Amino acid sequence: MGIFSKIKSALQKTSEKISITITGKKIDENFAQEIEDALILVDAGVETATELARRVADKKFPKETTNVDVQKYLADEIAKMMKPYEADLFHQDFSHEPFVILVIGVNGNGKTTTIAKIANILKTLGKKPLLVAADTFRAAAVEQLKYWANRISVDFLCGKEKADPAGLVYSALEHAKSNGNDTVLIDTAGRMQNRSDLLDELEKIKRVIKKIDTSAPHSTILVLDGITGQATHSQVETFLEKIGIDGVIVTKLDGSAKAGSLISLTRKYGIKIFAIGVGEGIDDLKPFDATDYAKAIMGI
Ligand SMILES: Nc1nc2c(ncn2[C@@H]2O[C@H](COP(=O)(O)OP(=O)(O)OP(=O)(O)O)[C@@H](O)[C@H]2O)c(=O)[nH]1
Ligand SMILES: [Mg+2]
Repeated sequence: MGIFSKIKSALQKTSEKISITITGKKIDENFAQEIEDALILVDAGVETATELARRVADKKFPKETTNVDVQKYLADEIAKMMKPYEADLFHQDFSHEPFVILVIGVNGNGKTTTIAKIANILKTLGKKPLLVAADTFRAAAVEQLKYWANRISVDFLCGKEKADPAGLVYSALEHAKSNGNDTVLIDTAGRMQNRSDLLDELEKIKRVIKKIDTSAPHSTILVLDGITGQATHSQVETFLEKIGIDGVIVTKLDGSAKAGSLISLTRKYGIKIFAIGVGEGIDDLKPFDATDYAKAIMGI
């Protein structure tokens, strides 16, 4: 399946909810209200939904306007809004070695799976990634990352059970240098944004990374669960403030009817989207392309 068809099918639940029917209707205030409601339903955010509905109401559509015309118009507007937030994770300057990628986020959002997907792509780009299991308190978490590392044949490092995660990260960066790993992906324990002790631990990990290399982490990625929709906003706020993030990866869009939340996310926080998760498989991480995304949620 091509990338666009994959993204389109992943966003189907959302596009079905937005689906607008104008047959026999006038494009007037009522119709604009329908559009607004649909966009709010998929978590595009009230402000964005109102604004897009207004643009439709204000636009002078010709008499024979069809559903498709309105869908295309909205897709264009959404794409324009989101274009500045496209950020391909794999087209960064990787010249600094080892290039350190710190992956953070709330429990179950998809961090470990996403790391495997990223590492797999890095490998095909000729990189030699090292996966670091910094969730030392949960044996299953370590096993899960190890499984993926074996499965895609990349290097893996873990510490002793319940070892200090920051200490492990320190040795991992030393290890990467001696072992010739040009990229290091650090998997951290999932933490709720209201658990300040765990956030402190994350801060400590970041401090330790900086001790070894002041320019690192070169990419701090917050992984968000696409099913949660706009409820992820409080997560973004906390991690932005406490840890700092370079961009997000939104996972599970394949099961989400709230994929419109990406619009409010970018508009509200001006945050870049590095990639999107569209399935559980190793190949199910796709670049975020504003045009494809907008077309897909509008069902084009
Ligand atoms: N459908 C779908 N499932 C996903 C996607 N990404 C991750 N998952 C699934 O979500 C579940 C949780 O993923 P993990 O990678 O274990 O999440 P995590 O953030 O590492 O979880 P913790 O380590 O417990 O904090 C797993 O069953 C994954 O297969 C995605 O893009 N689509
Ligand atoms: Mg995990």
